[in-house]
Amino acid sequence: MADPCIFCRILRGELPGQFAYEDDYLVAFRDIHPVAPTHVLVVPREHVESLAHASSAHRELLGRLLEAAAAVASREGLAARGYRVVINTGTDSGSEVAHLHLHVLGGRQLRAMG
Ligand code: DGP
Repeated sequence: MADPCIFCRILRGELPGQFAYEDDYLVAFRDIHPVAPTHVLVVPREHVESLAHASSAHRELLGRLLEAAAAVASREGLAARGYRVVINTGTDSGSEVAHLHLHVLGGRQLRAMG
């Protein structure tokens, strides 16, 4: 049976997708349904279901994810005007994919959150 985790499948190259960035710990690729001119997902190679499932064992990985989000924003030319990094977690957040990921959003004035 195919892996039900769509991001694990992308990570293994089973689904099309070009990585904007990758290293031993994580990859970054464009969101299929962008909500801003730049909308990149930063995704750990390890399947961690959500931020709520991360433990102290993931401290270094969480730091790497934030570092990569800032690097992606910089590469995408967002650093000067600013950007938003979002981690949806659990049902109330509207999260669709149960594999931890950071959204890097920018390229337009973003609305206040709510
Ligand atoms: P979230 O709602 O935080 O779980 O965000 C999941 C995001 O993943 C959502 O914005 C759409 C994106 N997405 C879902 N399936 C795919 C896919 O197959 N390819 C890509 N590039 N993005 C996907």
